[in-house]
Amino acid sequence: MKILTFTGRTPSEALKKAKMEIGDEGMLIETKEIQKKALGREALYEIVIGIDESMLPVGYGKTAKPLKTKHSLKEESKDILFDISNAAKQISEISKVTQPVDNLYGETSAANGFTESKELKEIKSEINKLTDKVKIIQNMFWDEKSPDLENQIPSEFAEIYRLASQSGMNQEHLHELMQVTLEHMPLKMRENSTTVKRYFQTILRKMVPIRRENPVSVGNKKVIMLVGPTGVGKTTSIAKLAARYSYLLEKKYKVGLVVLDTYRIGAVEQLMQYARMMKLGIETVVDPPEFSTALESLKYCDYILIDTMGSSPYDKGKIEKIYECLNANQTHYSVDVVLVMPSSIKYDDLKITYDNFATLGVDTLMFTKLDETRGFGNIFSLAYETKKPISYFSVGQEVPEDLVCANSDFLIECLLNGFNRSKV
Ligand SMILES: Nc1nc2c(ncn2[C@@H]2O[C@H](COP(=O)(O)OP(=O)(O)OP(=O)(O)O)[C@@H](O)[C@H]2O)c(=O)[nH]1
Ligand SMILES: [Mg+2]
Repeated sequence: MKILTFTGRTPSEALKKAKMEIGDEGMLIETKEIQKKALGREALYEIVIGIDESMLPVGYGKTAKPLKTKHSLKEESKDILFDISNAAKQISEISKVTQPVDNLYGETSAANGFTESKELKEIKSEINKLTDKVKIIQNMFWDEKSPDLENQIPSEFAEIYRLASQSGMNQEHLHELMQVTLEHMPLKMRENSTTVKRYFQTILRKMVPIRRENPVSVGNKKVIMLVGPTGVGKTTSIAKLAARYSYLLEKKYKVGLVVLDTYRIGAVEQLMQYARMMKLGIETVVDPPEFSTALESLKYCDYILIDTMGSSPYDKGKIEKIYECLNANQTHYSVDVVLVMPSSIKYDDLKITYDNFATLGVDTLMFTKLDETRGFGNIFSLAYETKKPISYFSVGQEVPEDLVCANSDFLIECLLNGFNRSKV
């Protein structure tokens, strides 16, 4: 856009000059009285007109004086992409420019014979271009590695996109989630990032499989075996569960413990101590055939909790031994296998661990050490990928209190806002 000035003894004289020189296509931006009328001296007015260069008569350029202090808006917008604050300033400058037009002498520029709609359209399109550029810059900050999404995700989604991708969630799941959210979110909810976050939270909650704790009914029995890598918190979790069922719930259940020590490494001692403290029966299994005997001898219990020694996911031998025990089960009790994993390892490692223990017929997942991690997207992704429900979370070393029955609200709250002990 070219900015031109014209002078006259009255504003309409200046306007007439402008029309004669550049036609009707200009936009009246400003009118100034540059000299007051005095004795023997005419008043002098200056009007400022903006016009698209393509609308200027051919060869025009000698009579009207370009306004040097103002830059062409097109020129300024060229470099704006790399400077958000400048872009924001530019947007407000453009919107200011349009204001005096309608108020000049109490009449609109259209009434002055100028076609304002075309110019307004141009300004609007300038504003839109700049706004888009600001959005592109925001997108670039979200994730440089997601060019596909960059073009699709509106800026109100920036916060949840950042939170979810920083949470350690698997990239494919993240993209899938974004697609689902974009497709299904009602337009009304897109208005701001708070409603977007609330909607996203609801979708996440619906996507994570959870096994709610269902206390054992009269005459029935639950046999739960904890398996998993070394040092993840299996024995500590067995102690927490034993305490929960035997004296923390409203109904007090009879609890018995079994420990598999098939490698004869003395894994029994730690659990023995808990059993003594809580006065619980405990059985040790060294050879697979002893498994059934151990279960039978605890048949008076409502809950039988089985601790296993930790095995590296790559140690097929140890996992095989556990499998042999499960296979040697001659009783009519079915064993619920819970795979215990720390929340502090990344999704790919959780997946490898899961795949290696899957031969045992994993029923539910338990995640420990939630107090030691920041991202929870890895947990979400594993449950989502394997479709195995989460049964428990362990949130610290303290027995029995640092145990949380799985619920999706808690996990998604951790994922989007971080772990907060006060919300346990
Ligand atoms: N911070 C934190 N520490 C935990 C949690 N659960 C267990 N621990 C600690 O992790 C360590 C190992 O716990 P164990 O219960 O012995 O782990 P394990 O899986 O039985 O280990 P192995 O039998 O050797 O395979 C102990 O120091 C526990 O106190 C938890 O949720 N948070
Ligand atoms: Mg142990």
